[in-house]
Amino acid sequence: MQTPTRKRLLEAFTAASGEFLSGQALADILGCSRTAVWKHIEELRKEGFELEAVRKKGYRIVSTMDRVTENEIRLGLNTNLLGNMIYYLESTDSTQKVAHQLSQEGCPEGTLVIAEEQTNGRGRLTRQWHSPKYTGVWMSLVLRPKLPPQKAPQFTLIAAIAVVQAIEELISVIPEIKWPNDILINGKKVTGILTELQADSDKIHSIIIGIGINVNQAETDFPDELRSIATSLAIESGNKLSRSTLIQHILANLEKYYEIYMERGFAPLKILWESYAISIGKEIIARTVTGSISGRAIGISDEGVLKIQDSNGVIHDIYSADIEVKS
Ligand code: BT5
Repeated sequence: MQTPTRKRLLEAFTAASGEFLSGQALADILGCSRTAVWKHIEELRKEGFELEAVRKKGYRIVSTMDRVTENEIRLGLNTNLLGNMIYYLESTDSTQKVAHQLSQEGCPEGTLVIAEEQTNGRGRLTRQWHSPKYTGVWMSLVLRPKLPPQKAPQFTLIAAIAVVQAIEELISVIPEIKWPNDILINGKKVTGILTELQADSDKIHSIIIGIGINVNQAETDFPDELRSIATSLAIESGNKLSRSTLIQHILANLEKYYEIYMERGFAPLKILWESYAISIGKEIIARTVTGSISGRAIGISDEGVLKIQDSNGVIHDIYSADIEVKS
């Protein structure tokens, strides 16, 4: 985690949007001497930022490395809550595990855990999430909404909207959501979301939203068993993408939708979610831990539960499943 001064320095450069900031202006903003400003600038340079210094004009950041360090994410981040604390890890087993631990220790709402690589990334149930170094976004966010635990599945859906829109804001592809937690492009999985809870029977203590996005992998970077079902944003768009920029967009979108949700509930977001969903109106098979149900996906409830109508007209509520779209 950074010092408050470093955080303010990056916020000042973010607000300057690529314009120069004079040494004196920075000293005033940070409440320190110009020599201290210079030391901070040198620290950023050591970390790999390219900073231009021009006499009488001051400093500006001209380029960054393609890393997802706290500084990289902070530079360009326009949120009040999400990412207020950022824990960056070069390598970890699972950002979910770290976020659970931080949450138990009382970390503030909005804490983000981000890693360049996960050695034991988790999917739902006991599945693995392939998370190679420097190519994807592997992150977990801690939220603390004052809600009953039954509301938690909605957060997977809200996170999916935030990710889909962030992707659309940055590249020209059409991402689609497959209920409940997959984002696909051209039928292949580009993102998985894992929402976990720390809660009593009637109250959420924290929701940990894990988001895994394949960003810059080439096809050959995927193991054989994933190659036919997984894709990355780079494969789909033909260009590499800045992961920290993508994270900034996701956090800004999610913060916006989280606010809407807490003020007005899930209904306005449900309509948005359905507009991105591939399964709605289609014949599907839902495979749950207790068996399979086939039928037409007719929508989701206000709680985010999937509704399937079978051939006898009976409507089934599906709380968790893997979905196969037949037509
Ligand atoms: C998910 O589970 O899709 C949730 C994935 C959440 C990953 C994030 S990364 C940050 C945070 N920290 C963690 O440890 N986890 C979260 P599920 O729907 O169960 O899908 C898992 C299945 O997706 C696997 O069984 C594979 O078939 C497939 N898969 C694994 N890695 C993949 C990848 N990188 N891209 C696409 N598909 C993958």
